[in-house]
Amino acid sequence: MTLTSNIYPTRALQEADAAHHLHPFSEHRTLNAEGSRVIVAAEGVWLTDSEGNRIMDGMAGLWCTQIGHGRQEVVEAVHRQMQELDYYNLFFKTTHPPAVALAEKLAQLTPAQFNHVFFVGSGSEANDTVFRMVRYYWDLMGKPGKKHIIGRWNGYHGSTLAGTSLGGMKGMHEQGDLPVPGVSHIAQPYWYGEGGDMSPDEFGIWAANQLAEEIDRIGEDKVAAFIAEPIQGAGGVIIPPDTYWPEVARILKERDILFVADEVITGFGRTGEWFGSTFFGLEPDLMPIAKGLSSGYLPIGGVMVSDKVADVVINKGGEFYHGYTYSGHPACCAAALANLSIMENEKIVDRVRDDIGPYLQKKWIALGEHPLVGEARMVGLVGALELAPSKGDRTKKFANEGTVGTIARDTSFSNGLVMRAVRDSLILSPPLVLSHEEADELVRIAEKTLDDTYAILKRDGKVG
Ligand code: PXG
Repeated sequence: MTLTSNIYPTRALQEADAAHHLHPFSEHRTLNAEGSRVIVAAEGVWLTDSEGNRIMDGMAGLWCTQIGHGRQEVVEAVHRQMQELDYYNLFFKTTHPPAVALAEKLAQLTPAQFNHVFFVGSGSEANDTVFRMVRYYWDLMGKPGKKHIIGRWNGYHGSTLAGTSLGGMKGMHEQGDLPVPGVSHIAQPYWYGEGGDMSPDEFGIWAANQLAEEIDRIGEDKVAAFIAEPIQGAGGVIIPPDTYWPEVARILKERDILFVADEVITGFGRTGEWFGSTFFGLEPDLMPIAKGLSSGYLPIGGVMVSDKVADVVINKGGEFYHGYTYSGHPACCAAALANLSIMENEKIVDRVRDDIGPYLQKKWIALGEHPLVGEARMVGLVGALELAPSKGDRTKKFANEGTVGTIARDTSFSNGLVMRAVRDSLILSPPLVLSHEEADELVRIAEKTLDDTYAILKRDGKVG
């Protein structure tokens, strides 16, 4: 890390933070004792903290900053929009130009079946909208019995009541007796962790068949929808075996239930296609989006609604009693439009597919040779390194799951690269504008992090 100038009162900020701020997903006693990291500026793929350290943002913020930080075109577009129309809502037969322009742009960029969007403020709100819309749809179709939604264990769909319920994070469910009634979960397609003796292809078929079994168990006449991320992000970058999605698609085609592909992470170029659904050849009926839609510059999300569902909602329905004050906020729409125009003009998605994606993948997969790595995987610019105590044996796990992942994550941060830890794996999802030189630097730090972590574990007798 390069030390520049320390112009921020780090300690005072940490003390005030500890005194007054409850953080998302943080254990406050440790956080407050250690003092939170204070990020004060960002440019491209680089963050600067209050001590003047430069750190590479290997997570694109929280999986969202596709175009990198600090793009003035976005700042200026928001500024212009705020001067013209700071805020107005979209309720009760009203609209405004940035919402119209963004809706039109999204209809053009998303797969052909999508020609309508419902705007929301976040991925969680998108999935709350999904929860209500699929139930409303089946009411309008004259099948009010179809209310049950199937998700997957270890899926992530947000942190509101519906998001937490649709997601399959057991720790989140335990806090407050969730999921809500009418939701159940099936196994995830996580071959490395749960594939047992099966080959990846066999396991993919097995995991897909869990869906057929669950639909049959509940009864097709009671199931409204199946929701899944094309690649599980927060669950640990779980890229399904090749056999999984075609089999799921086959199962869904035979049954009359809606398919929701949660594209909050996989959307907007992360896989080298505009959407993960295109990457895997999926045909969802609804598609929640957020994050990369505005590269995180301002909060905005949406639910892409297919013609099949939109036709029913528009032509059979009356008023759908649903919406948020900030649905399609003009400044957020302006940020999203500026972000998408940068992505289109600079051909960022093609670049992930044809250039920086393959370039980083090759080096990342080579990290799989490291003695600490059980598996290295990556699609587009999203990847994971499974850390393992015993190379070549997927059944051997570290004691106290998560401890080694946390050591590696903290080591990476000290070495100058933000990665995320999930269980005992390291997760990477950098800005899509990463240059070749930055990719080299990223891999150099990741390798040093593996070496340093291995040395710590060796010292403590935790590896061979
Ligand atoms: N769906 C998916 C697939 C997500 O990844 C959401 C919905 C919810 O979006 P909002 O905007 O409400 O946060 C997400 C969010 C992590 C992490 O550490 C992941 C997310 C959010 C925060 C942290 O992996 N994903």
